[in-house]
Amino acid sequence: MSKMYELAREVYRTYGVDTEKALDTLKDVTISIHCWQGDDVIGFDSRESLSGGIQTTGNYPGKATTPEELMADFDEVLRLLPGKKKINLHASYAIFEKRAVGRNHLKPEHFKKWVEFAKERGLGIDFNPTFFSHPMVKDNLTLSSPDEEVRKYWVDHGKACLKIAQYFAEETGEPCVMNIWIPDGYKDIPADRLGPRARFKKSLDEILSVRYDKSKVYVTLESKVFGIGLESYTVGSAEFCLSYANAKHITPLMDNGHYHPTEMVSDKISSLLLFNDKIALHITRPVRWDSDHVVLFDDETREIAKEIVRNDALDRVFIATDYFDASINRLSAWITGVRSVQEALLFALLQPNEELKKLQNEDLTALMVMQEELKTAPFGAVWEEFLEREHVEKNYLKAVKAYEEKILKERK
Ligand code: RNT
Ligand code: ZN
Repeated sequence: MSKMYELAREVYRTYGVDTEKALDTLKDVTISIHCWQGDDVIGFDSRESLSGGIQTTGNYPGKATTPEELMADFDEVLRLLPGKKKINLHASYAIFEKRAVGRNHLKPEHFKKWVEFAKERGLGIDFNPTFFSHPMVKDNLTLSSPDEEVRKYWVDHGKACLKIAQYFAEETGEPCVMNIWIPDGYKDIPADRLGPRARFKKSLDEILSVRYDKSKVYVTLESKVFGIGLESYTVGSAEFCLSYANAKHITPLMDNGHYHPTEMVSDKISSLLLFNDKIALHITRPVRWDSDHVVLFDDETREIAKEIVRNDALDRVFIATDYFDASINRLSAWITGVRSVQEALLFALLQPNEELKKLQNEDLTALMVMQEELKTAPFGAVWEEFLEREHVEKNYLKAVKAYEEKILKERK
């Protein structure tokens, strides 16, 4: 135990905060880490470039292009991250050992290697059907397409994924969160806003008609405000997705890049907690739009974490990261983002939350003063203690640079 930590523990004690309890809680909070930071959301199942209104910018050398490379990079990231982790896969990361199949015919066997990878490391797996970067996306539409062949293809994909999600849960012994997000929308003003949403609804109903174990698989539905090239209309809007999730008793997912820039997900969490057993988050950093910058230890990330912690909802919120930066070392991007989420959670756990709630009802002046004071409390020493107890290096930059020299620079 460092001197710095001992002093910090005393400081927090004066606020009535037990740092030991905070550290103990944090080590069991699972963060679901998105695999797609490692290869700029490309995957292995098609040669298509990234579509669906999302974009990775940058051309930093050394990106993973094979399952082996992605797994090796992910391992290095895991080694440099404290706490409990899960891996979040997209269907496009299927590994075909013999014949490749279409996304409508995906089977558990195409993810066998991922299951082996996860089991060897004691990780759970979350999953996402991939409704983008594929020739069957027609006129930017998938589950809402008016073309029955297209719509059916993607319904079959969703059904196939549900079975794979159950296989993940059964193999790893950890529940699998299966998140549905579609890019469907129009660049310009549509004449019919109802039709596409009605078809999306029907498609979701069809996918969910597959029998699955609700204690093992949590289906989530992610809304969006707009995508690049799809600025005028988004089928899976916030109202659609939240209403559908509530009507069908699935779990709503909020990605904090998917709202207008002055709308804050931190303010939405409490409302959703009042009406849902579980909720899910994609934590990202939107800069002026859904840019998916690397998550930082910033105000909104901290505010999101506070909402989870002070509402006693750590076991009701599925926390996942979702961003992609190709302009810097991808492993560093991965680690910085995930650690930032964990730092924000620790920061939240170190707030005298009951005392602050009390002040909100009794003395708003004191509330402001105390909230400001807590910002400069010796948080860093507690975070470093956490890293030490988890046997994880503080200086990941050094490790990442060494990996870059040895491994990434050798890649073509
Ligand atoms: C896109 C959504 C979605 C994707 C991933 C790759 O705007 O945020 O979650 O980022 O599925
Ligand atoms: Zn997302």
